[in-house]
Amino acid sequence: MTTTLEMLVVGAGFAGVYQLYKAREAGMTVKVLEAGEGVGGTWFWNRYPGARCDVESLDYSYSFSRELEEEWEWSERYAPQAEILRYINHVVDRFDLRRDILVNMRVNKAHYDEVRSRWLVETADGQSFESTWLVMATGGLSVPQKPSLKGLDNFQGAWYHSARWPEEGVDFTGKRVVMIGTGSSGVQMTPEIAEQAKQLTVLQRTANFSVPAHNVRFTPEALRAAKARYPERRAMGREAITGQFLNANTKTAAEMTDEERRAELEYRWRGAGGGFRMLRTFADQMSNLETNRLVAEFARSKIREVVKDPRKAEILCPKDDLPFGTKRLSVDSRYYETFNLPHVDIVDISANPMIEATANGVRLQNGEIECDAIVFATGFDAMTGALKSIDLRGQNGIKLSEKWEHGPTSYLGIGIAGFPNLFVVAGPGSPSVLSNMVHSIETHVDWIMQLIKTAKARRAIRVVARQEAEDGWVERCASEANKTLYPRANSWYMGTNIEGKPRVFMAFVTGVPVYRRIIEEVAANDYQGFDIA
Ligand code: N01
Repeated sequence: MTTTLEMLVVGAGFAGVYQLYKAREAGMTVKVLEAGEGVGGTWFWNRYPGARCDVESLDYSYSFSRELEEEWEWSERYAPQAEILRYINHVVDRFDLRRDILVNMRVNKAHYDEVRSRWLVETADGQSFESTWLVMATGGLSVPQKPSLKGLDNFQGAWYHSARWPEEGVDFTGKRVVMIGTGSSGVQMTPEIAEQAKQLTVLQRTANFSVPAHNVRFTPEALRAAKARYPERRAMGREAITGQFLNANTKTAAEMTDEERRAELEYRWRGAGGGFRMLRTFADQMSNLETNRLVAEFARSKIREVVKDPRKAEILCPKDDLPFGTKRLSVDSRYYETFNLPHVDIVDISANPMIEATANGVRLQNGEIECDAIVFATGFDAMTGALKSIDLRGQNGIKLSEKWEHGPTSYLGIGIAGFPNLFVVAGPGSPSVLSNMVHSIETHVDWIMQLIKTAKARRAIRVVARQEAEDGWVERCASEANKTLYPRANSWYMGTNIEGKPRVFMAFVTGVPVYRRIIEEVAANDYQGFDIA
């Protein structure tokens, strides 16, 4: 039996949940299909120790309901995973959304039927649906990179991946642990695992920058004061490059004296600043290598100040060929400090490569590290992984995985030429992962709903991006990225963390306010670049 709906949404993370809310509000019949057992997307899957948001929770939360903002009480500046998961479940129940969310439903096929102008969607367990509109809310970091360590099957201990952590948690007390990967997941896990483990050895392939979060618990007074200024806070976020207010410095480094630069750097590293504020130290930090070096050198000096063992400090210092912030910055609590503990070590596997897992541990070129558990914090097939893993076919049977063979292409990061009535929320070609995701999700969903309402008012049955509009947008995204330092790094933003993936900068880099004005203008110009028929 096929269930017929006006809209199908794939994924019940922040994007899918809001899309459902808005579609319901517009009176549409709609269902969300979610692969996991529960809602929450990335916050459902990433339960590893220390998982928390790197965007402040007062910003990383829905803004569509003033009542919701008022009633929800964040406990900390950066909420831990479990609290964010509680929040999204609260939203789902508060707005009575659960009845339209079908869990344990992995979509593995979506084909466009041109004759009937409908999407035919199938799940892994063979259930079928059809809908006029298909919204992909599949998330940017939802397909974990499979561990590629040779011999893993021979390993007698247990192994884990950060993004598939057992729900009941893992007790590392008295265990010898090897952790592979030093991105945000590895950085967040390090202090937590070190607290329990007898021995923790972190295997690092590339040193990246991490900055102190300065996370704090909210006092009731602080939270009340912050909430009183919520509308102003949101408005400031909307006008900030990343969709969250980071008190960006508008001056370039050259416009400041040495003393002023030092003060700016210190402010951002210390308690009053913290986190991604470090990305906004100078106006030209992400486009001028010389300026970027000032920040990178400052961050390296801080690592050397904190980490007492010079051998460990040198391994942890990112190399000069990695500009600060071009590989996603980690935001940590006690990361570097943890390496001062005698039972925590860091090994540079670019100099001493991993060879294989053995029965008792991990063998590197220069010897074996015995351990009871291996933790993979090796990241994701980011931004395109989830969409390409579905057998997604548009007009003339064109396959998305083939169309995107050389990198993702889209118009505005929302529509894809050849794929009518399909929209992507916060995917490649939009500010997405470079921004406060919840803000970008709300912007996209609101915009998509407006487009659908326009189409429905005209009794149109098909909305599709024009190829030339898509080509222009792809070119614009690339040319804006090339004005920055981002393409210099090997990073998941560039797809280089996955073997064989095309090397393309996948996000729209110029920022949230510019992007929003572009899409508003497109809408005002009768959705220029889309065919609505
Ligand atoms: O993954 P990553 P992540 N052998 O790709 C290494 C978000 N997030 O899960 O740099 C050896 O960043 C790899 O080395 P290299 C956030 O956007 C947010 O940590 O490729 N090592 C790297 O060190 C983040 O950026 C939070 O040389 C291998 C690491 O594994 C994104 O998710 C928390 C390897 C992977 O780092 C991804 O973060 C967590 C191999 N074969 C995540 N393959 C918040 O704070 C990979 N590596 C909200």
